[in-house]
Order: sequence, then C-alpha cells, then structure tokens
Amino acid sequence: MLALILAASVSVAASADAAEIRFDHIHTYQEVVSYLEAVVSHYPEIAQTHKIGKSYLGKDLLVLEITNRATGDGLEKPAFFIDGNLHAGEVIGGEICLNTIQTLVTRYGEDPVITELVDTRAFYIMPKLNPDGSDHAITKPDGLRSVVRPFDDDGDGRLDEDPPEDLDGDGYITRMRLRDENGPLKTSPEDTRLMVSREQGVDTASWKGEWRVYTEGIDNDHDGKFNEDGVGGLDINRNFPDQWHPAPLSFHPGPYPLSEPESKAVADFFLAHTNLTGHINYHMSGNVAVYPPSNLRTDPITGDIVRQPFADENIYRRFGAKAVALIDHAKVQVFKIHGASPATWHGSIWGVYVDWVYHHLGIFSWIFEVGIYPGVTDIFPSYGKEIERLRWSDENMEGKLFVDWKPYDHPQLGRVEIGGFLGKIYDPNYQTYTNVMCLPGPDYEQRLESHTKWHLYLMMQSPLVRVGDVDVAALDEGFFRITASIENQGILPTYVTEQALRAETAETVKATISLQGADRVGGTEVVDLGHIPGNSHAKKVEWVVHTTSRNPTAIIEVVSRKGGTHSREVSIDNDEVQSR
Ligand SMILES: [Ca+2]
Ligand SMILES: [Ca+2]
Ligand SMILES: [Ca+2]
Ligand SMILES: [Ca+2]
Ligand SMILES: [Zn+2]
Repeated sequence: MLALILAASVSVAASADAAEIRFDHIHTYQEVVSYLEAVVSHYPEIAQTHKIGKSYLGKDLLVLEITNRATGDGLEKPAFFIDGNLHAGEVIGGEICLNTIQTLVTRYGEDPVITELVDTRAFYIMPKLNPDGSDHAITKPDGLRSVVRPFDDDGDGRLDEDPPEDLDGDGYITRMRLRDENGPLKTSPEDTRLMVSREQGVDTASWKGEWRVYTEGIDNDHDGKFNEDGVGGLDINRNFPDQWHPAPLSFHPGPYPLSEPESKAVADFFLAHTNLTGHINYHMSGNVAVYPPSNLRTDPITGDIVRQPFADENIYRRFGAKAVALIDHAKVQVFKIHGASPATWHGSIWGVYVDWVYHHLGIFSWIFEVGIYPGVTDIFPSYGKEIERLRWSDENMEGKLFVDWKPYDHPQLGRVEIGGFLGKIYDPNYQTYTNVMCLPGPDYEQRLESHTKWHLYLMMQSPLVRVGDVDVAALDEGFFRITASIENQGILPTYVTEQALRAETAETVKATISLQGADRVGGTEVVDLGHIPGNSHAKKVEWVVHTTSRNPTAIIEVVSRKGGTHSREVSIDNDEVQSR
C-alpha cells in the first residue's frame, strides 16, 4: 500500500520537469531512480548510468557517471567517486550526491570550471549505496545500522526476532518509561518531561530512583530484553577487506570480507575503475571530515607500527582545510580516524570502506560525517544537552521533536508512559521520514551546495596528463627527430598518493608513437616516463624516424592511469628534406 502511494507522489513531483529535483524531503530509492533516468535522458551526452550489482532485496545498485563522452571515455580521464547512504539512517549523503549531480548537469556549458571538469574528468556518483536500508529508514518508523539482511544482533541463534513496535500508533518509535524505585533515572528538576541519572538527581529529592526506560515495543521472544534484535544489524562499513576482523574484535562485520552484495559491488567497481583519484563516503553525525587510517597498522613481518606517508597526511590536511573553508557554517573538524576515539579497541575500527580504498588502492578517501542542522549547530540534536534540545524544539518546532509522555497499558510491563525525543519526523506529503539532523530549512540547500563545491575543488586537484608541444626536426635526408613534451597539468602527482607507490598500484606514465608512412629507427615504441609530479616541468620524450613517403604522420599518445589519456597527431614535413 505504502509503495503505491509513494509511486503516485513521485510521478506528481517529477511531472514539472523530469530532470529537476527539489530538496524538500529525503528521496526514496524509487525517486532517485526516476531522477537519474530523467538526467540521462535530458543530458545523454554527459550522463550515463551503470548498474553495478543488486542489493540484498534485488534493487539495482546505480552509479551515475558524468563526463563529456565526446572528449573521451570516462576510463580515460581522472575520476572521482562519491557515495551516500551506506548507513541506512544517515540519509543526507544521498541528497548531497543528488545536489552534485544536479549542479554538474545543469551548469555544464555555462560555468567554465564545471564545463572543463566534465570535459576532462569523470564523476561517478552513487546516491544510494544501500538502497534497502535507506528506504527502510525513510519509510518505516524503526531504524537499522546498514543493510536489511536478517542478522542475529543478540547472538541467540534467531534472526531479527525482537524488533521495536509502535505501540501507541503515533507513527514513531519512542521510549517507554516504567515507574521503578530501583530504576536508574529520576525526573529532571529542570523540566518534568526529561529525566536525569539517579546519581545526578540524588540531591533533588531522595536517593531513590523513579524510572526505568525501554525503547517502545514488546519483548517478542520473552528473554527479558526489549527490542534487542530488529531488522538487519550487520555493518557493511566493517565488511571491507582492509584489516577485516571477525566479532568480537569488530562489531557485526559480516561473516567474511565483501560477503554482502552492496560492499562487493562497490569494491568491484573500484577495482575496474583504475582512473579513480578520490572518494568520499558520506555519513551523518558529528560534523567531521575524517580520513584513514581507522586502525592501528603494523608490519605483518616485523610487527613495527606502519605510519601513513607524510606527504599523504599533508594533502589530507590541505583538502580538509578546504572543507572547513567551504562548509564554514558547519564548523567542520578534520582528523585522522585512528586515535580520535577513546581507548576502546585501542581506537581502531576494522574492515572499513575508506581504509580499503586508501590503503589497498592508493586513492584519497574520506568519510564525511555530515553534521547537524545549521543554525542550531552547537546544541542540536544529539550533541547538546537534552534540555537545550528540548528548548530548541519548543521555540523553533512547536515542540514537535519531543512526544509528551502519555500513559499506556503495556501487556508485559503494565502501566507505562510512552514518549520522548524523535529521531526522525514523518512528512505526510511524501509519506517519508526525515531525520531530524537534515530537516529542510532556510540554509539546507546552501549546505548541500557547499559540499558540491568541495567536490569540485577536490576534482580540480587531480593529475591531468597531456601531450604538449611536439617538435619535428629534420636530420639527414629522410631522418627526423620527434620530441614530445609530456605534461602533468594537474596538481597531484600521477601516482596520486604515496600509499599507491607503497601498495604498488600506481602505474607509470607511458608515451607511445604510432607512425603512418614512416619507420621508427631510434627510441622504443612505448616509452615509460615514470611518474610526473604535480605543478612540474614537462618530461621530454624523443624518437628518430625515417621516411621516404609523402605526408607521413605521427600520433603521440600518453596514457596515465590516473592522469588521463591524451594524444596529438603531427605531420612529418618531408618536402623540405626532399628539396634539399
Ligand atoms: Ca536474535
Ligand atoms: Ca537483527
Ligand atoms: Ca509510538
Ligand atoms: Ca527480547
Ligand atoms: Zn555512518
């Protein structure tokens, strides 16, 4: 039923101009599919869709490629990958992806920078890395970590046997509180809707507790725990092959690396797209831009700690500083993941997507944890004190972010009260839930755009290898020296990261000559130029050729895996020689 209503609202929303998108709610998978189809049909020369696999529930996993195909295939250009919605409820990343798509396709041909980027680079954008999970988070009152595949959260041998229930039928999963003198909570002296810890509340009345709190629902399996095993539970951001560890060292990492169709599909896409130079994996919490390593890294032979190459760290900091500058109102913090969190597991997390992309493939890879709603940055929603959130809700949202406690006769607990903070708000116009951290509002779209600006900045940093001047000098009769200048016009080196050199994934730059009406007598057909740093002088490559025919030509082609493919054709002017 819900699916039918959704489909109807999609066609209405899309009818004005099918290739336009409004950022007024969080888009479902089907809405994203419709938008991507419209983009491809409106902008066929610069946009195409790749189906890179199927989700657990059989949805196509879609990557939109944006590049001007008239100037070459995407694989022959430096590329950037952006994805959203790996974690089900962290839905703003998908909207950022859609904003970048919209910006690129609508401003191509108008904005000179965007035009040049789409002509010379390729963008691969995947708004819904985990469409099943994100649709669940958007359309159902409960939530889940990442994918919907049934998973035994509590280790009792049964899968998803105790999800929460919306007992009072208000469309939300909130909390239940039960009066209990031994409970750990007391009514807050600041506001009777809130509770504080019993210890904290000791001096306000007595040392006794008042409340015991549960999430809303039934203990379906009668194990004394409420809602301990809902939909899904495994985390595909612990399912990648970099330093993968099983439980309990890693939290719900899946049975083995890339065991899930979603993680395997993106990994295969990365392996097939050796032109990638950068990647952002979007999440939503904390307002931080963070980069690998996410864990302690040791040499497997010596046990010595292996540190990140200093040059890469420097570049991460430079790119991070730009995020802070462009996404300024969000007060972004930038740091390395490992060591940032407390001593749990020595601050390490294992099997993380961006670690695999950076450490195995040598591509700059970021987790961007999009922060909290602008304008209330410091207090809302989960980082400030509850009392500040509640006041903010009262003053700005007519109290809508908090459901007042109401009595309810629970079949297992007896009389309880149901209420508390909302994590997401239902929008009856779209029949979708919007996470409270990304409510549409006055700054919302600018915020999405500020991320798009950062993407454009990062893409401009890529290497970009070109055949520059080609000089043909006559030697003895019929002999010519052809000298080509091979340039990296970009900012990053052709190996992109020092880690790519360590991992031996950085392919060197190769120049090739193909002759028509002439023979090569000096120099090899393919010349390995090694790597070319960014901001550098050109490298020279030289061949000697011999010809007796009229109008001979040479095509010089340079191939840099991450700096692009480029060629120039020159004529070898034979007339001058023959007239001597
Ligand atoms: Ca279970
Ligand atoms: Ca589960
Ligand atoms: Ca409810
Ligand atoms: Ca239970
Ligand atoms: Zn996340």
